[in-house]
Amino acid sequence: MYSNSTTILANKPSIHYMLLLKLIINEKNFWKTFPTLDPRTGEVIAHVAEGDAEDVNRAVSAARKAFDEGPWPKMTAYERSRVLFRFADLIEKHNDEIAALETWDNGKPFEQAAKIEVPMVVRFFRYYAGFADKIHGLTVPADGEYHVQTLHEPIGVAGQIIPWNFPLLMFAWKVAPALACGNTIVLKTAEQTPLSALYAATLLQEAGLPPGVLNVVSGFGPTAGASLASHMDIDKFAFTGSTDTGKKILELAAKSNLKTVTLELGGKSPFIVCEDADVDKAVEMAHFALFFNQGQCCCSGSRTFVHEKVYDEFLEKAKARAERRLVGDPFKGGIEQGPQPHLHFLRFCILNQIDSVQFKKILKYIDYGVKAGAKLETGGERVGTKGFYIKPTVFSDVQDDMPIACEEIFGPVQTILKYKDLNEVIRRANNSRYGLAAGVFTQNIDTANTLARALRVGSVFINCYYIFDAPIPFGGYKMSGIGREKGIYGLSNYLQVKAVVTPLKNPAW
Ligand code: TXE
Repeated sequence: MYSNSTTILANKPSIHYMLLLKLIINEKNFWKTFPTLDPRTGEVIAHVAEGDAEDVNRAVSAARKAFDEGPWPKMTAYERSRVLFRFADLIEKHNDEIAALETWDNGKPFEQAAKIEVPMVVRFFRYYAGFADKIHGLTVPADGEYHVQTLHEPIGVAGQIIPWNFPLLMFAWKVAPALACGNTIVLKTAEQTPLSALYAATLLQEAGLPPGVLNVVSGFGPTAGASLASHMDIDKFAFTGSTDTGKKILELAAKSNLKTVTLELGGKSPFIVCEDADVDKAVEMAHFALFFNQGQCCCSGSRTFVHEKVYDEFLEKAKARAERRLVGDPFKGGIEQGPQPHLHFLRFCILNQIDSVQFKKILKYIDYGVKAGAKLETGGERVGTKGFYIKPTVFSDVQDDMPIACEEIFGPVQTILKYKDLNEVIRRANNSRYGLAAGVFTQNIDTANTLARALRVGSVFINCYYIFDAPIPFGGYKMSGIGREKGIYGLSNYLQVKAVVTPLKNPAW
């Protein structure tokens, strides 16, 4: 279906205009649709099957049957691992087509998708494929004459909801550990970016995944998403998205069957440039930490704290770097920033208008920044009139209580704040409802160690940012989430621990 070259995918979306992409539920097809759009132009790429509560029921039944009757959870772990390794090989083989789908649907630079994200997905599946046959319990030394062992069993049917900023990578973070542990899955993609997960699901079938084990439902949050979160037959739920929706998921889980929930939510992560930092390197890293992926990363370094001694030099260079950032068609080589993704409001709006919630949200925050008295150093507006591009924007003189310093903008807007000493910056960095990540830029090991321990966040990047290898755990403190994904920690989300107790001798009743 996607065997065309990247160029064709990029330049001739009309070829695919009438393409109807299926929900993949137990390998059967369902046909109610919604359009997914190219954020470069607002044109329709494809009509995608729209799942609703009834489809979610069907998907959950298929996953339940596949879990209860097998063969997936009952297969040898080695066989499961081989399916996942074969899938990783297939993703690697189709690297550029998948990257093109990501770029087309989401707007991210093709080079980023092809050279960083899809290879990370491959690595991720291989990492968890290797775990499948190394999951086992313990022998527990109990008091008395008992042999006590723990069994680590799959939880059952996992419900998963992913966002639009890294569609295939989020698919990998959710699906790989769940499958390695022997669970079955119903996954809902984001309505803005349904394409790559559907394609990946067909490759998983090709790799030998049995029917019903992975069911992908494309659809909207309040309908398909809420039905999944409140379903009585889902055993475990994993969500990545906004904090507000995360709260709703938790509530739906509590009101239905108390399914266990892990949440990976929003952030407002501090990036701290210390007085001894190499300013040129700090500027480049802070720029990367904020602007990567159009500024749409849950852990983007979106509060840039700069020590007063280096503040002026940093600001001048940060502004110049933002002005040099190459914004344009994400399929062109060398482009650093594409358009922000968006959604077709045909379903909700009689005017059939194309709108972009995310694009408008970013422009609204820029306006808030100006009105609150921050200094707009550069950017602050859209690029041209076609597509959803925003100029790389830098604000200085930002104060902690301004909306641009407290709330998640999720766009290419850098907010620079000045500080005087370490205790002050620790207090201010921690003064947030979020606690996802932090960046620290210093040449002093004592400062690095002090900050790493004092910051109340799930990840601290020292003199680097966005190091996301599969073995590194990820998750948030405070309202940035519950639980950890990735690495060995991510396995426990998909396992139940059962204690089995046997007397060493036959009891004399
Ligand atoms: O998020 P939502 P949106 C943040 C970011 C962004 C804001 C809004 O600040 O600007 O959230 O983005 C599904 N029941 N992040 O509106 O609503 C939805 O269909 C069940 C940070 O896209 O959280 C999609 O699949 N599901 C974030 C997913 O939730 C529901 C990444 C995410 O959508 C639902 C994305 C409901 N009632 C946005 N409502 C990160 N942590 O990386 C929506 N969904």
